[in-house]
Amino acid sequence: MERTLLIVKPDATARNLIGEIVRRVECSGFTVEQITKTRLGMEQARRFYAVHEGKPFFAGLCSYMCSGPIVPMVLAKENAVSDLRALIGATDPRRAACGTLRYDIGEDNQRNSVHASDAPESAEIEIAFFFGREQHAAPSH
Ligand code: 3AN
Repeated sequence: MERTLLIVKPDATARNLIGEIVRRVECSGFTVEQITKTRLGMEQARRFYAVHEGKPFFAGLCSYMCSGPIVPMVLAKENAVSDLRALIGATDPRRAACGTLRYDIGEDNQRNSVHASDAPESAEIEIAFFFGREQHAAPSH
């Protein structure tokens, strides 16, 4: 059994799509092992997306991820990392395959509704970021 991290992003929490996203991952064979609703501060967002530092969209991405509640969850399944990437689709919803989560509910390449870990190594780091002993995000109110 492999684990990966999915985040419901602020555009999707604002449209009350948490349940729809959880339903679709469960229908695709994933088990939700942990889930929480939280908010990122700017420092935490910068740390989470550190690999993108220096890219033109970095500042916008970080402030967008702080703009509302997010819902990180740990999903388990065989081949969880690659199967979840296939389920969510390409970064830009306009290029995502028909039937993927981003095709159906994403708005643009920043407001693309979900994040999913891109490799088993990053999944481990990202799961620890939200659910490890030293949690980085603050509770959402
Ligand atoms: P993915 O989320 O599909 O793995 P990455 O890792 O390339 O995509 O990018 C991380 C996040 O950065 C994306 N989810 C998206 O929100 C944002 N992003 C990526 N490319 C762009 C872009 N060209 N313009 C704006 N935001 C972008």
